[in-house]
Amino acid sequence: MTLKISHTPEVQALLKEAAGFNNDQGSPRLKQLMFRLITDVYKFIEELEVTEDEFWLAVDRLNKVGAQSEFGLLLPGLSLEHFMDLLQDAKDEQVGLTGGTPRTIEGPLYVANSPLSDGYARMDDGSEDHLATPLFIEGTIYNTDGKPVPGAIVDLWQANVNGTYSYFDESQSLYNLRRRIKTDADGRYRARSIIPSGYGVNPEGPTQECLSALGRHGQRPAHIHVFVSAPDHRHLTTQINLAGDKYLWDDFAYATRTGLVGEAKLVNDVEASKANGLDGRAFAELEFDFVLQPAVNPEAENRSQRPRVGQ
Ligand code: MBD
Ligand code: FE
Repeated sequence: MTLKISHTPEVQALLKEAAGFNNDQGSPRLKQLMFRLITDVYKFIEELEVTEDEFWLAVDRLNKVGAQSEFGLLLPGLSLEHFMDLLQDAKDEQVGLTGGTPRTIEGPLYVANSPLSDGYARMDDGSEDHLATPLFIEGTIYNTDGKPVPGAIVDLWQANVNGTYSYFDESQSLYNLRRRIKTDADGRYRARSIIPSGYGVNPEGPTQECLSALGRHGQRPAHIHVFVSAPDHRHLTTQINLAGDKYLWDDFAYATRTGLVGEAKLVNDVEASKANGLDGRAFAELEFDFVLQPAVNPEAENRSQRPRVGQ
């Protein structure tokens, strides 16, 4: 029989004391959040009859998740980052903020302040030239009236052929496969890159240990992340997920959404290859336009204040 004590006056008093309600220092908001969190953990423990062994195993695994900086990975794997998007979508709908390219999760692998150029950038450092399929990504940034947006910043980041990201994969060069491109007078951007491989969670880490215990994999389809921003427009965090990938609709982080699937079309044409500065070998082309909502206030132009590498 389930024993419940969390409603008793003694335990309620303990809860309030632990959440800082008996002092007038600290952060009122944190007290509010922590009060609720501890309340819910008390209830969780008693209602699910969490054993002492389960409790301390969880503490150990959470320590491991933190020690390996995997919280930013475990939480999307448990759908929480996607839930934040679903909630924002619902809030937007409630106030009539609709239209534009759908948002989707940022994930944990962004690095700020990548090289910035006008109109065009090559994103890869050439180190995988012998392995990778060159990929040209291009498109137009539009507003919701269908007009091009010149001077928008398209901030792209992606994995290499191993499915790993520069900075986090220390074997890659600084800012490899990370670039910011400012759209030209026609609102266009163009990048030379490579077709990325899908990402897989470290199979030895605590996130995969948890996913495996849930009977789940830790794979994402091949994808390209993007932030798009422009004066007077709402910041957009999204991704292009590549059609044809086995994990396109079986993403451990639930990031693929309708409207965010792009097709990298293979071009096997020596003349076209040479015209693109290649040596005649096949390459791929990915056309992807983004549509930005207007900014309803100045803060809407900026990305979230999430702590990130590179500031
Ligand atoms: C990624 O590359 C990613 O995009 C997400 C959401 C989580 C882990 C790795
Ligand atoms: Fe990613």
